Amino acid sequence: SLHDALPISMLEFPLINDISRKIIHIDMDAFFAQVEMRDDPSLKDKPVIIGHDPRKTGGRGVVSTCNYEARKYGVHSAMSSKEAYERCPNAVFISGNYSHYREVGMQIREIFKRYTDLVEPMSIDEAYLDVTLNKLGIKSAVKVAKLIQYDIWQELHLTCSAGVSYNKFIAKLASDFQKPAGLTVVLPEEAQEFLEKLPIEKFHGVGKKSVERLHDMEIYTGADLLKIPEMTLIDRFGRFGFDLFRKARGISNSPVRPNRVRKSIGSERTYGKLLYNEDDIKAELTKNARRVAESAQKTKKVGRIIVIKVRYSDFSTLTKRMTLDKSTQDFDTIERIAHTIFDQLEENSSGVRLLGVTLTGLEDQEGRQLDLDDLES
Ligand code: TTP
Ligand code: MG
Repeated sequence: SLHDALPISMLEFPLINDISRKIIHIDMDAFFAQVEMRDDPSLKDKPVIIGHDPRKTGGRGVVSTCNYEARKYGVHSAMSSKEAYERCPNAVFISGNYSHYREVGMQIREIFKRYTDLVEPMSIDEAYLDVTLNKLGIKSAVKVAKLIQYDIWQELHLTCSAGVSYNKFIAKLASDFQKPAGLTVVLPEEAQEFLEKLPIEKFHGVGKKSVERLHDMEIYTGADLLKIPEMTLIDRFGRFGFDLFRKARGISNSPVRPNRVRKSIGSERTYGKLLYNEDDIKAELTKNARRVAESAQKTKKVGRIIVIKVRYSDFSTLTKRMTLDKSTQDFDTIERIAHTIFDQLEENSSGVRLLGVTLTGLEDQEGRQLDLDDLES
């Protein structure tokens, strides 16, 4: 473990802060909802929720996202549609057209590519760009960010928020700082102050569990984090603590990686209404298995490891895997293995709130192993 290797790690990883790069993080505003509002002007000024209408599904469904009008009522991503309806009964519910959103996401990516090939998409609506050397030879990353925002607005009639800084970690925080249609720049000399003021839960990569543990240590802000010795953080959090110590100091040197090779193909769903019955659970595993198989076939990938994830009503989460002798992309195989793994789990009478199926250990269909480089985290 990192802990055992500490004396070496401190020699090997001195605090070097690379401030030579110019990184932009772009994140679309209320993405799915904004696309719907653009395509149907009658939605303007109305609260819009992307998710199944609970009145039509008997209360089932989860909010994918919602526009800023709906957020005023406290509606947010991952909330059950039922609760969203209770908070905002006059909202317009839209089930969502995901292939359309993906298409729009690709159009946005094409705009990024005019400026640089160093684009790392993080999701359908979010990407990092390294514009240190860009195709237009523009010195100012702020100017590039403004041009991208302008292009997206002019051509696609959509707004996004941009963050500009010297690394990905801070650029992402910056894009979130003033939404919607914001542009936030954090210069190297401003980073420390920016981070000190930030609540610890905003630090990228800090999940709910870590927030609790950090709060237990009386760490609420970046400034609090700055006071904790490196050894203490590594001792409590391992690798994650090592990164936190550096992030508190504005250090995060990971490069923008274009066309990152996918390491796994997964599908998971959260259920507004808990699943108790084995048949229902297996039917949902089957749906996830089908999506995984379809995606593997479409992208010409095969994998040897099948993982299922189960989250229970108390939020305890299990993942269990099985390795096959031979790689597959076959629906029947993925489904059968997913069911088999589920059968092997310990009995648990609490309801299931989330199920996922993932195919990993991927290789190209024709059999080429992934480069070692792709296996890095
Ligand atoms: P986000 O960028 O997190 O959200 P957003 O673009 O809707 O809103 P914001 O202005 O705060 O950036 O996610 C991008 C899209 O991903 C979002 O439009 C819908 C989808 N999504 C889900 O389907 N489920 C989720 O839980 C989240 C967070 C997002
Ligand atoms: Mg967004």
